Amino acid sequence: MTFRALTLSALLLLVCAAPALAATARDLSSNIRIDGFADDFAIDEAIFGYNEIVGAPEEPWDDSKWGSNEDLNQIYITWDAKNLYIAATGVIWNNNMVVLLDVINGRGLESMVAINSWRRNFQFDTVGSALGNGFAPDLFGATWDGNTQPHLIVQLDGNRVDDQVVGPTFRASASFSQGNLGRAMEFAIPWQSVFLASAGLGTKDTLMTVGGITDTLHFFPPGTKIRIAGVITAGGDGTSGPDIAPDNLGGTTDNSSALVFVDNWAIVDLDLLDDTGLGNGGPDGIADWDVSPKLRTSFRVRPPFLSKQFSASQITFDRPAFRPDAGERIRFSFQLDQPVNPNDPADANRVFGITAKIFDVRGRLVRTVVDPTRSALDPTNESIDQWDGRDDAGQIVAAGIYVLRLTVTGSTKRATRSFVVVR
Ligand SMILES: [Ca+2]
Ligand SMILES: [Ca+2]
Ligand SMILES: [Ca+2]
Ligand SMILES: [Ca+2]
Repeated sequence: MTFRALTLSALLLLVCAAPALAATARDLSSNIRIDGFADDFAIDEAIFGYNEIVGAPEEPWDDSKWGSNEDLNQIYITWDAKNLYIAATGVIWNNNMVVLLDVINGRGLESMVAINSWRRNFQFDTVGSALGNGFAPDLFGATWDGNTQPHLIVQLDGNRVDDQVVGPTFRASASFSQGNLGRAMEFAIPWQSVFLASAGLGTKDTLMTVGGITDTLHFFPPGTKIRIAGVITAGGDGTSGPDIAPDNLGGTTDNSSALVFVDNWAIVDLDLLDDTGLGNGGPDGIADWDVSPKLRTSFRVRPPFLSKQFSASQITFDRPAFRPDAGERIRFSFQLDQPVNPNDPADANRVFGITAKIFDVRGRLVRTVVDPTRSALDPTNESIDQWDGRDDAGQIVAAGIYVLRLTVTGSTKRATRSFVVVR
């Protein structure tokens, strides 16, 4: 054999071998070992690659507010006919790692703030989730430093979750150990569990023959996309954390008791192809075999980008005083403290929540109005940014000086300004 022929056959081998390592398949059970180490996942199964436009990795190992010992480095995803496989790598010295999955449109958690297990200070941008545009996680995998058996937490309804341990409904393993590098948590989640069998949903299972193999196949809503975000969090109830993957438009916090608003996520197209012949050439409700998960992955906003935590400033009123008895209202507006550019895709997707509180001159709270999501490009909302002079019980308040205080969700800065109620 000549040198040239050898090189050519070696090349051919490489070309043939590379996709086989990274592609989804009918059966990946011999490729993926759920052992807490993600070295069995290939580069084509990594959600985060290199952003050549920005010239930086999509998810760095050193972007955590608490440093590289509390950082989510990478999330891997692949699948076969039986399972969804997920791995997440990083370091969580004395802390927790959570990978959130939104699999069904129009249901899912609005936040983790009041759930009955794994209560954490993360809220999700669910706007548009019925149409598949928002992020309302239906389930999440979670572990803590030193734990070898991650949990799978499934939303049943509202704030009720089922905190599941390794068993028939899923397999998982984790190896995080203080500052050691190269550790991960890994999940093999049967499709029945991915699509929420424990919440009364699940897949439609059919014994059928495809490609000469007779097997039970698990059908989910055709064309499903999975939305994914991973977070690092402290261990206590009511805490949040310093790193999110993908990057968060509103950023994270170095204060573990502050609320973090999760407003960016990866989107993985599971089902574009007709694997079974039941999809008339299109999506058939089976996660596609022989495709690269990497090529199926996109982001709401591609990372990396600079996060912006907004705060409100410069409150103005349409009048210095008003008479609620005469049916008058006082209208207010404010500015965000950081400029936004409508041509920047990150800025165009930035949202913020605003809370308006009105206090009387003795500092008693009389009225609270919350608007959880508002576009940073259009920060005022005339129909909400006003007050009719009534307290939270609906009674017109006494005449006197009142103070409006505006707080943007996640910000520690407040804008205040006083005005007068006349009766
Ligand atoms: Ca492994
Ligand atoms: Ca990171
Ligand atoms: Ca990050
Ligand atoms: Ca398919």
